Formats: sequence, structure tokens, C-alpha cells
Amino acid sequence: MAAFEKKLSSQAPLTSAFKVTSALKEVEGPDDDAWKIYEISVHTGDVPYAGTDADVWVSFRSSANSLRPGDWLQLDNTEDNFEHNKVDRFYFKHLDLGTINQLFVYFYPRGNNSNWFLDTITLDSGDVRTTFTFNRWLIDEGILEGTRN
Ligand SMILES: [Ca+2]
Ligand SMILES: [Ca+2]
Repeated sequence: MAAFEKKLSSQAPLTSAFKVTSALKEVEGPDDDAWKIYEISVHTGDVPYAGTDADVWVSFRSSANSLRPGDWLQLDNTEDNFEHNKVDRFYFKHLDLGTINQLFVYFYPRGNNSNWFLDTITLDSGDVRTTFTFNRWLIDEGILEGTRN
């Protein structure tokens, strides 16, 4: 799959303060105006067998307080994530990221019928909402960048 750039290797996980959680009330971290709660919503496409039980991480580059290259947030909660035409929502707290310029997905196939049709991923700070479109199958392990709408 040519669009995949490289494989994930020995990437350091983020500290617990930046950990993705499954519910808004579970978000932890400093209580300061410089910090924002971000919602990541992932829409799996409405095509046959779109769903997956694969492992999925995201990373992004932003105009302020950007994640470092190698920082990845795993998207996981107690639900059966990334199923056909489902929207999965995850939350984390971070210093204001400003404009989100790039968003990357790291996909690691797992389970039966692991191919995943990823439609869009939206990052919402409450003030700014940025959607990245993929609209394609993810099949092999790798990293893919979304197209900012
Ligand atoms: Ca599938
Ligand atoms: Ca699943």
C-alpha cells in the first residue's frame, strides 16, 4: 500500500495526562484555561465489512503545542470500536493545540476480517472542529495521513 509511509517502531506512549479516555467525565489533567478537552470522533464507512477489531492510534501536527513525532494516542475504550457505519468518540486533555494541520493514523491489523474502511476522523476542541477524510480501506500495518477538509 504505497500511501503508507513507514512502520511504527519503538514509539514511546504518551504520559497518562494525555491518555485518551472513553468518556468526557474521565478526562484528567491540569485544570487551567490553557488546557482544552479534545474529542476525537472516528467514523467507520458505510460499506460492507467496513468494521475491524484492529488496533488504531492517531497522532497530529498542530500550530501550537504540537505532539512530538513519535507520540501516539491509542483509540480504545470498552465498546466494540470501529464497526460498520459507527462513530466512536474518544477524549483527551492537552494544552491548546491551535490549528490542527495534519492527522495520522497508525493501523495494526488484528482479528478476523481486519480490513477497515475508515471514512473520517474529526478533532473538536469545543471552539475549533477539524475533519480529516480518509475514505479508503486500511489493510496492512502502516501509517496513513488524512486529507484536511
Ligand atoms: Ca472489516
Ligand atoms: Ca471492532
